[in-house]
Amino acid sequence: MSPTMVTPAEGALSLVYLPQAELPAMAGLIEERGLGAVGFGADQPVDLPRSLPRLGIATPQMQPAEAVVEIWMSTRRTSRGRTGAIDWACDGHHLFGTLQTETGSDIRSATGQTYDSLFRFLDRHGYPHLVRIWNYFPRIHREEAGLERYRQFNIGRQDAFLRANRPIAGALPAACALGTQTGPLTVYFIASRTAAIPIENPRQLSAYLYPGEYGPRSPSFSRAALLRSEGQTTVFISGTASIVGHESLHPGDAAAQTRETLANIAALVSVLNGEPDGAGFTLADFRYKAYVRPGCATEPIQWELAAALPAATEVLFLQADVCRQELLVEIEAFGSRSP
Ligand code: 3EB
Repeated sequence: MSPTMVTPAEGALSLVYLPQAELPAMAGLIEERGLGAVGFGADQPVDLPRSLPRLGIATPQMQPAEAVVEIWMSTRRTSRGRTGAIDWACDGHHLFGTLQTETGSDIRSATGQTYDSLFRFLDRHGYPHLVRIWNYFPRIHREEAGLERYRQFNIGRQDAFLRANRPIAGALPAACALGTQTGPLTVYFIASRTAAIPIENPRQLSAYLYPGEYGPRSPSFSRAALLRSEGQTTVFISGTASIVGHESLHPGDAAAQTRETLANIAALVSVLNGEPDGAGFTLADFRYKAYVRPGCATEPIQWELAAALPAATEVLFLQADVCRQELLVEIEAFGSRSP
């Protein structure tokens, strides 16, 4: 039987990037099986079913020229709702959700509140496993109470994991954390009824073990998360940068940082293929999103990616502040394979 003939009982996850202009033609399908939609600009994407969780994130799109919307789909009918400040949609196996919190001048409290409500919601809703979370907030390098906001964010996040009795090492979600031009703390996430396998990178110290020079509390994320369901293996690669061990390499050199990042991603892919029943992922099985620091040209990054990735690989370039000042680029990816 061809894989396209199989509708997995649990619902399979897919990701598409659609030009804004093509949304109306897809409205029926999205109405039935959509999980969520993300646009890149402060405004929410338009022309989407009203019940679908959706966000606009103030990370302007740099490439391709035509604005796209990131749409998460299931192979099954999805149900949707709003619980407190969380908009969500689920398919019986995966839950997609969005949540925004004003940060004012206290990102640490805003982060704590955000993760407290997120964890409470996930436990009550029966999707306890946080698999992947995207974190965005403005003024990421500004100091608040004598500490950079990204480092305050890490305190607020770790405290919430502790309050929820969740581990702060090992079984952590895949994640990214980027600075936006404006807006509230904006998170979106994918949770699951079953646990994902956390993957670490042999070239990098686990972020949850970073030493104190990067802040009083370590970042609570794993390098990748591998989620198996009946009909599908999905992989979420966290934001990945030019870090080896715990040190940033190639300051000021976007091309070299991109090559180092690709080496990190390649190392992760070989680790995940070494898992029991390794799914045989190649770099061609992923969709990539590259975050580029404002003022940094995309061309050298594009050239390095074109040299390393198969010709048809699509990469979405967004402008954002990567969480260490010397880092110019960070790349994340999503991939899925069916047996
Ligand atoms: C790094 O490897 C680069 O704080 O959630 C990447 C992915 C980074 C996630 C996070 C930070 C986060 O440390 C930065």
